Amino acid sequence: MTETTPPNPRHRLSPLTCDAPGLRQSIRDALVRVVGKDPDLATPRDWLHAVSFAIRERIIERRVVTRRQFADEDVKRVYYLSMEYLIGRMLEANLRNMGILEVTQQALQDLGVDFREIARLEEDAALGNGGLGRLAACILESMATQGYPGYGYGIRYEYGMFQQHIEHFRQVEHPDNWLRFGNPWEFPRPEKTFPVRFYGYVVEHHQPDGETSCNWENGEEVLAMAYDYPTAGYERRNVNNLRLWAAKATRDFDLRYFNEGDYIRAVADKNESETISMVLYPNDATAIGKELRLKQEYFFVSASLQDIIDRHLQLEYPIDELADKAAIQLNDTHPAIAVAECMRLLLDEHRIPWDQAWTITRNLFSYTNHTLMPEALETWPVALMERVLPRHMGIIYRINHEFIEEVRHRFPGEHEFFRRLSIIDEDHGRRVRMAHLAVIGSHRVNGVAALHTSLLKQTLFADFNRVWPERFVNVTNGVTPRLWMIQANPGLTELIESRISSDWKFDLDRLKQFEPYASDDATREAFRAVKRRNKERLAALVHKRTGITIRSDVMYDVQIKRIHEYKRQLLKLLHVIELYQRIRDGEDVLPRVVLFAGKAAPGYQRAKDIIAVINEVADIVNHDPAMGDRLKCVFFPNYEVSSATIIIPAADLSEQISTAGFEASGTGNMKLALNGALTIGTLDGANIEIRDAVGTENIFIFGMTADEISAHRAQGIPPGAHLDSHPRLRSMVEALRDGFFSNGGRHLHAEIARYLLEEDPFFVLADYAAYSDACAQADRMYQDAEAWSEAALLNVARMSHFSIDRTVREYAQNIWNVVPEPVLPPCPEADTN
Ligand code: CRA
Repeated sequence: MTETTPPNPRHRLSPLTCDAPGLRQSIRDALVRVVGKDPDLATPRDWLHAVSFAIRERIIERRVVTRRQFADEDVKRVYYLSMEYLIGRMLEANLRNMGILEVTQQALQDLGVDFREIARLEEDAALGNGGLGRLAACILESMATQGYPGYGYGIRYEYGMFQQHIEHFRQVEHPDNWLRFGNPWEFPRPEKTFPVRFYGYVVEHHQPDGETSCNWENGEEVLAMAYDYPTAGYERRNVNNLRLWAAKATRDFDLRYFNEGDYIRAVADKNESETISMVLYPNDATAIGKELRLKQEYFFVSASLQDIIDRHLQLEYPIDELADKAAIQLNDTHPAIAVAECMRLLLDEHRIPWDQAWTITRNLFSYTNHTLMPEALETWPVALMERVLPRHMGIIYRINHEFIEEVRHRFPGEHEFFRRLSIIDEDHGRRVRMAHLAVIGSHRVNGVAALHTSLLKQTLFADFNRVWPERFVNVTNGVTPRLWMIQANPGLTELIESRISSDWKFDLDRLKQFEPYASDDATREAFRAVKRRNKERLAALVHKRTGITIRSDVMYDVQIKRIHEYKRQLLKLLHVIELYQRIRDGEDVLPRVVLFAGKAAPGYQRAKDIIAVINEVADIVNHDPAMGDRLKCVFFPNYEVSSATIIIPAADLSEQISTAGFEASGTGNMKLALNGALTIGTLDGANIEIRDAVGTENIFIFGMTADEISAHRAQGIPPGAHLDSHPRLRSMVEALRDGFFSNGGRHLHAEIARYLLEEDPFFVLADYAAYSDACAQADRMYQDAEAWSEAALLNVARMSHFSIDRTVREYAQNIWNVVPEPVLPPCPEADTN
């Protein structure tokens, strides 16, 4: 059946029941018939698979209904192109969003199976590095929840984000073989395969009308095969689709060698072409100049665009209406080659003239920038691009030529300006600037927080902002309250629900109604009880993962995010050292647990050293009897979505202490504040908007602003000059330098101290005194339990702006020009077509 075929009456669906007896039956059937196990012999993992298969049948049913609805309604579709999706576990999220969590738990209980026990066995789908990938997952969930016809496209990496082990204090990476037990949530679509070409050459044909047409010939072809992951909207029938591509060798490719009789070579080559989708590059906000990465980018972009155009044509829309019926969002520059690929398909495959193809392309695309960090800006050597994607290089030259002509006309004589705007960087050995291609090929470009967008316009894209000021807009990030509140924090959810009506789950603006309860004694006490239980849950997990015992009646102070110099884990670590020294000196300090978690990119030595130093300091602190349980320092290993859902609800203090001007937005800051942690942070990224929302008295802001950082840098003050800005800073840094905390890593500690004293590129020492003051302020407030609970509850009630639903609505209205479809009620029993 094509997209347009009207539903055949014989194809009416008779939906599966979603009551406990029906589910029980399905789970038992799946265990025997799909998993192939005798219930008497089934392991917990067998039950996990059985229940997943039973739910899979129900989710796909709703996907079929949603797809039919979209086909009938003539909708405009949104396509989200992202190299990363940090999804986490799927079973509980799917059950909750489908509105059948409790009944499924009941059905399992009837079968003698504990839901919690089996749910824990599911591997996280960790097809992303950090904020950017998690944002993509939140956006898909929100599009489904709000009824937007949204499709995600990405790569089905065989190996996701590496698993972090801590061995002898250091990070050791282990491969994340997440598919080894099979994956019940994916639907392989062998019929949806598209050829993707690399290398080869371009043959030009001169047409009688003077135009030149091009054929890209020869080279190597790989097949992209689709795997679909249905994504359920919250308590709605809508189920959208995430399509991930896996590389498969083409038959032609194999045959060449089979015919030559070289069987081994044929099989080996087959494996080689399949490496394209083998592994996620574990770099967060850094560009990787590897040929394989370029191939990954082009691979998934080409397959996605072929699929998008195919669907458009199957729906019988004319090709020149592509941008009326579709909007494509580029998640950072990773898929930016899509601009050239779209042109190639329109020109070479669909024979559309250049100008018309260019108008379609520009109306179709928009681009989200996620960082200003120079090392994250993707550029590819022209020579590499010419070799791997010769046709695209030709198209990029022409796009650039026409663009420069346009600006030459508008800004005559400004040669330096044209050089800066060009897609080709001539200064660093001729490179293709992907961000320029993305800006030129899009009708809208957005930053991810107000400060970030304004810095984008002043710095990275200042020249483009002169050419097209209307192109740049802000869309501040958000998080889904379904995962980050309802699932992660059932205690707080229940408390809110006992006070206000439950529509806040769909419309987080309604959470404002909770605000008056911040001054209600009983609510505050209940809030403290919830926090306490969440801390006990985390303490148990910390013990299990690290062997460290932590109290649950003290302040939990957390810094959980990728390890990066600009995020300044060293600033927090210095504070740990300060507290340690003060306790040793007999001072009375507020008891606390400091918890760090996060991965370092395997090739980022400084970040790996920071992990080792944190672990060594923690080891001394945790074993020093003088601490008497007043200070514990934990490095929680292998931070991932599923552990974040346990850590975040237990936190009191949220560390958002990046050097101002470097964190584009942050989203962990939003999750923590939503769960009633108070932020200690710089005026960076979305922290500024969080302060505006929660009120300055309910957040601890410190340190230099982005402007002050720039001015400070210009002054060139040596970092060591700040050692006397705080009474203890000198002795803290000296303790590090002299190896007081080292356990075999003396040299490493000395090197970190040297780095701070001589380089300190992110101004840890310059900001330390202000940071320490802000921590002291937080400690004072924490000692007044009522004041703290009130501020925490105000944080919760005032976070509505940071719902991903608001983010998605802004994209839809200001960028995509799409409207949501009416959402259908949760259970499909009533009506099936
Ligand atoms: N590393 C930013 O650094 C931001 C997310 C999502 C990042 C974060 O501040 O919250 O994107 N940037 O917008 C990025 O990946 C390539 O750039 C991130 O996750």
